Amino acid sequence: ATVYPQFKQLKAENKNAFAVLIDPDSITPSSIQRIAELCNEAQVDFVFIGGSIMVTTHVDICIQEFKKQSNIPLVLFPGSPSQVSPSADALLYLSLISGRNPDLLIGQHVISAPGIKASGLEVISTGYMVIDGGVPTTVSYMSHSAPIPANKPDVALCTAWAGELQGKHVIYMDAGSGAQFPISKEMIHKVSSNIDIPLIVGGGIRTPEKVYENCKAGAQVVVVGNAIEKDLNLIKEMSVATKEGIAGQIS
Ligand code: 1GP
Repeated sequence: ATVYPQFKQLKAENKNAFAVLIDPDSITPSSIQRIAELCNEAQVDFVFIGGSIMVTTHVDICIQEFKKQSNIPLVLFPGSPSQVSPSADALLYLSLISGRNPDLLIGQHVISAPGIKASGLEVISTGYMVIDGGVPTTVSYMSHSAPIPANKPDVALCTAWAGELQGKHVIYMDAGSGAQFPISKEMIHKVSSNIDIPLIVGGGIRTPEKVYENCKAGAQVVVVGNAIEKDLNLIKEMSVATKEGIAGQIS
């Protein structure tokens, strides 16, 4: 295992990391090379890949293209079992603990287990929590599950605790890709300060300031996808914000 020890170290040392999310549906092999170069320059800590629902073999091609350019750990964030690729470095084995759909709590896991066992991938058991981001997101629709209300940090904490008690290795709080409102610093702080496992936060983050705010609130890993697709300069600015803070603000 290489990725999870890094997550745990971040938590233990109160440090932060930046993850770029690549959606295989909205990327070409040539643009992935450019993104890989920019991630190298910006010293991005992790690259997450996946999150969409339609893709099958394309994930493998994206991973291979990326690995030609970069040694940054590639972590699968699968939208379905078909996105599990042995070429990645690790797999977020997501269980949608904010939802009440048994298929996404255990059903898909049974289907994907033989392939994952055979793959030799590092598996990171992940309590995945969708938080209301102001607009209906694909994950809410596809999962037939309501998100956790954005103004209910106590519900988020109880859900995260349940995940921790069940033995999940990390909690991933996600406002959903392209969320109108990212998760509040109050909710991040409430959850992070009360659990002993690392916390990943993503969904609707558009500025380096919000990346920094999430770090200060206690997120170990901050994930950004959409905003980076629109403006590649953000890779550097956001990666710096997780390590050095924002110019003019005391970190
Ligand atoms: C979505 O957390 C990720 O699952 C990232 O969301 O694309 O809105 O940055 P964005």
